[in-house]
Amino acid sequence: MEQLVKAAQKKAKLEHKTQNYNGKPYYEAHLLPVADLAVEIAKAQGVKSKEDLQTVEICALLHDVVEDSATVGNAADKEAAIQQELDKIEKTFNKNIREVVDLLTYRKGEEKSRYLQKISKNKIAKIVKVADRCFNISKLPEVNEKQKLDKLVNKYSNDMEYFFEFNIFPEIVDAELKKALGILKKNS
Ligand SMILES: [Mn+2]
Repeated sequence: MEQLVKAAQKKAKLEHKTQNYNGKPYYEAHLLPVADLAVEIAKAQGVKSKEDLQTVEICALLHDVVEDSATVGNAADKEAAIQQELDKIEKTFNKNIREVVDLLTYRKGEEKSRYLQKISKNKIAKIVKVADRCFNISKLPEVNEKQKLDKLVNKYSNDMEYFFEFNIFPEIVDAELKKALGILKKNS
C-alpha cells in the first residue's frame, strides 16, 4: 500500500505538471492539501485502519487525474478515453480506487445533482469530494479576478442544495462556505 501511495504521488505530479492552481503548481497547491484534508476528515469520520486511510489519500491525489487528462481533453470519444484512463488506474492500483476516481470524474454536461448523488453512495468518494470542495472554498478569498470569483461563489452556493439533499457532510461544507463569504464581505 505504501508503494501505491508513492505511485499515486508520482502519477498526480506527472499528469498535472503543466497545470496551475491560483498561479501555483497544481500538485503542491491543490492535490497535496486536498489529500491531507481528506485524511483528516476520514479520521474524524471514524476511518481507522492504515490501509483505508491510504486508500483515501490515493483517491484524493488522483481525484482530478482523469477529468483533467490531456488524452481525455483531446479525444473525440470522451467517455471511451475516460474508460481507458480508468483501466490504467485499475491496473496500477485496484478496482476500488478505480471506482472512486470514476465517481469523482465529472463528465461535461452531466447534471450536477446526478453527479453528486452517485458520489454520495460511496464513503471514500464522499470524503474526497468534501475535502476538494472545502479546500476550494477556503481559497476563494485568494481569487482576485472578480468574474471568476463571482462564478465560483455562485457555483458553490448553488451546489449546497445537493450536499444537503444527498447528505454529503453538508455541515462541514456549509461552515466553510460561510467562513469564506464572511472574509470576502469583510475585504470588499
Ligand atoms: Mn480538485
